[in-house]
Amino acid sequence: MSQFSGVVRTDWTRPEVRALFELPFNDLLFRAQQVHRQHFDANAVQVSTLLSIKTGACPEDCKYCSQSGHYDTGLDKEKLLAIEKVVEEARNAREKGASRFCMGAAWRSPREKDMPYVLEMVKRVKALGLETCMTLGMLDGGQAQQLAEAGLDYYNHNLDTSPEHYNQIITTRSYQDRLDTLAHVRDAGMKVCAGGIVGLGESREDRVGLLTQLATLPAHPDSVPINQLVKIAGTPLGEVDDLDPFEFVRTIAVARILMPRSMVRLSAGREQMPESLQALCFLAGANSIFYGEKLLTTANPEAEADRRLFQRLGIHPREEQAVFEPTLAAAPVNRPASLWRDAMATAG
Ligand code: SAM
Ligand code: DTB
Ligand code: SF4
Repeated sequence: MSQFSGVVRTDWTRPEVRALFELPFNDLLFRAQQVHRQHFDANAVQVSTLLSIKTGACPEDCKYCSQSGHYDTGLDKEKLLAIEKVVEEARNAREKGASRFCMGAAWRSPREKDMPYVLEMVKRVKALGLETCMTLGMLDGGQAQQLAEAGLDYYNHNLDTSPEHYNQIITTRSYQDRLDTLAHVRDAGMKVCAGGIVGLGESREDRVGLLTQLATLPAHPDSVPINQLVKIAGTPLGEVDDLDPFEFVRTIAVARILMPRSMVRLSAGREQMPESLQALCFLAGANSIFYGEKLLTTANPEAEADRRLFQRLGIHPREEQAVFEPTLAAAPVNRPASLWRDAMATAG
């Protein structure tokens, strides 16, 4: 069986992954596109919106992060948002066309007293007809179970880099801690969103290691966010050298080939990328983005700019589910994709 056939394998080896990275760029993109088309509509891109529900003062020391309490990044800290505020933001995101709402908290892990609030957020956002995703740091088995029972669809928990590079980026937890949380999320039956960051000053071998780890988990993550480092002044990685942009595209392409059925998200870093580079990422098999002007603490492209980009590329938002407001049972709410089409029809 050809390694490019699109068959789902969880036994990838580092030499195989390295060999993919070493292909001529055009061959790599062609193969990624072939795999992509076996499993997806190559012109459909899923759109998620992010909200930081608790910002800053994080006890972890992730060297890339604006929210770590270990560095002075000038960030305004915020306590856990009120449930009503989160629901209002989710409704806005839905009205602008997002199909998934991702809530992130700057926690090492949620405290027991936080759980009732986050569980209620899941239920209320889900009731808007949105898919729900959370990223709250490490979970134990019981917390994962509670989130699953509340109806959380996805849990995001990134491996970020290779196992051997990890302790140069984060020292307050281990790679095994991350793998343990991912196992709890899987065991609780939630969909797994796990990916990493590119541009941390890592070597290509670290990118090989990260993708090999993700592609040899017991099951591939349903969603694989590939973030380009957003450099944050005041963090140890605030002035790291830029990575060759083609290496970022290669990382997307290799992720697509290794995990043919997963959604590969062109995640943080789009604001700093030219649109031509984003288009190459879609060609390499990225089929999901964060949509809306803000990621967690940093800027994302304007929604209108993304609508225009989709229009220029002939891309349409992937429709995942009908959107109904249960409290208005008989009245269907506009489907996000139709909103995009309306906007795209008038976009210049
Ligand atoms: N505190 C939780 C955790 O780390 O698991 C959840 C929030 S954390 C901000 C979510 C992810 O955002 C991180 O795992 C990392 O991959 C990504 N991220 C954070 N800061 C970033 C930056 N400056 N550039 C790119 N990605 C970043
Ligand atoms: C992911 O992989 N990227 C998102 C989401 N999961 C939570 C976060 C990106 C954060 C970028 C930096 C910031 O805005 O603070
Ligand atoms: Fe905290 Fe998450 Fe930022 Fe690390 S990435 S400092 S755990 S918010």
